Amino acid sequence: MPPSFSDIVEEARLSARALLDYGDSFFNPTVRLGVTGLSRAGKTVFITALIHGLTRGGRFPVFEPYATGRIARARLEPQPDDAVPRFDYENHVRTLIEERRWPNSTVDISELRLVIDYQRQNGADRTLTIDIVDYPGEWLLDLPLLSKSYEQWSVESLALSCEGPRAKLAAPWHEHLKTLHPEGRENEQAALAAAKLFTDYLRACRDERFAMSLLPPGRFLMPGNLAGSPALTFAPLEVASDGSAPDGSLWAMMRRRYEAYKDVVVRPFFRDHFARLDRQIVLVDALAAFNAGPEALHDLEAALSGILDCFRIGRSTILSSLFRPRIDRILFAATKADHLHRQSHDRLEAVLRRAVAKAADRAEYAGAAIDVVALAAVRATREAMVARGRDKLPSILGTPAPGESANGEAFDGETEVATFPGDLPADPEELFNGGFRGLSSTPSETADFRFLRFRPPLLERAANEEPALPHIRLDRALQFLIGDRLQ
Ligand SMILES: Nc1nc2c(ncn2[C@@H]2O[C@H](COP(=O)(O)OP(=O)(O)OP(=O)(O)O)[C@@H](O)[C@H]2O)c(=O)[nH]1
Ligand SMILES: [Mg+2]
Repeated sequence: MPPSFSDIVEEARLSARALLDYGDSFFNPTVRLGVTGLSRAGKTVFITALIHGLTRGGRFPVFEPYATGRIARARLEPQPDDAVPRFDYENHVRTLIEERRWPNSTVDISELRLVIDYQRQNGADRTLTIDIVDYPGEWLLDLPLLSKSYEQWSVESLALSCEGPRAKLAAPWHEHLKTLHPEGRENEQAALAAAKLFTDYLRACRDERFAMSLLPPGRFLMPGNLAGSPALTFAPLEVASDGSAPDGSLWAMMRRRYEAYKDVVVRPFFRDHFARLDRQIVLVDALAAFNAGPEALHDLEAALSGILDCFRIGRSTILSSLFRPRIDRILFAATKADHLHRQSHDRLEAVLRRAVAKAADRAEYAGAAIDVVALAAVRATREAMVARGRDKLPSILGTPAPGESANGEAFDGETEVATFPGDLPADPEELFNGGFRGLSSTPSETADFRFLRFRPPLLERAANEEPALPHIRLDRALQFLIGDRLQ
């Protein structure tokens, strides 16, 4: 298919932007680091801990330029992109450290500029600017829509909604769908009702723990200032994937709005944010998926291959890649590893590595370097061997948030409790084929850690010294993401 006029305009905009960025980074070496993950994956906590550690003397033995003392100083500078909200670092740090609460959920993109003064390995003094961009993974999963027609998207979304546990959640929407005639006259009320039921279904999938991913259009669940606009008022119809819509029909109306969604939401995100990233970390709450069972794990795997697909789309944009190579390193990180005992951290990494490898095969991905890590950006627990009868079990200690847990235990928010989190299987395959029955199944008298939300740690304040936030493997993530740019 020859490129359409709007494709050409889009390419011109992309390359103009790339040229601007190129000019900037020529005089002022810059890395744009994307931080993404589905809702609640741990993006805000990760960025806050990373900046706090670099600017306030964190402990990062595996982050080579830092550990060897070549980093003289790291500081925040004004956020450079006028149209993007600033990442609210100061507030998040206050919440985490002073109030010992986790920061509130964030729904929009945000950005922050960190500047590092360092000494090269050859002794020369240099400065590296890191622009950190926090954006919802749901937006990323929208990118494949760019190469899909309304009809293809309808067929795929409908097929997916009939699979496994999703079918039940989609039932009310399916009922309504039966009453619609795609080729009948366009009808605003029908479109409104369909969009509402379809959105309810997407929301139910997200809220049910077993179906946590793969839900474009992402903005249906986080509409922001577009709530109620036509670009968000459409839904799949039962149409043939190669069919064409009669003029004036409901089908044509839905299709027009689907295209509007791509124009108003997806393309600007691609152009203004995604296409400008150099490095990417994808945070994954893998523990939640393990606990929800193999269904959720396969869902997660499919989401990972969807994500890898997005990076492939990113790289195949011809003109913009003339000026600099785009994302050349991608790190997949399983977050909240502090819910497991040290013995299981390598196993957690192994499972994620397995899921990413499968996804990479499926996405036929070649290009950027990919790595995998299990981390806790902020470690909320300590480890201890706790006697249980005649055994000593490797346990974790932490302070559960005040309130009542799902199984009825009351917590005051001050007292530490010990739990035995259970081990992950040594063979990752067990998780994929359903042989694994969830963590923390033994011993029965312990609180089920899945429902425990530990408070952020209490920091010991030595005289005149900034307290450092404890973490697990955050330094390894840093080494992979930016270590090579600080040589
Ligand atoms: N124990 C522990 N819990 C964490 C850690 N990181 C995140 N969490 C938990 O996960 C929740 C979500 O973390 P956020 O950083 O807000 O996640 P997010 O991806 O920014 O979420 P949204 O803004 O809702 O998209 C927090 O409220 C914590 O309960 C961690 O390193 N350790
Ligand atoms: Mg957030």
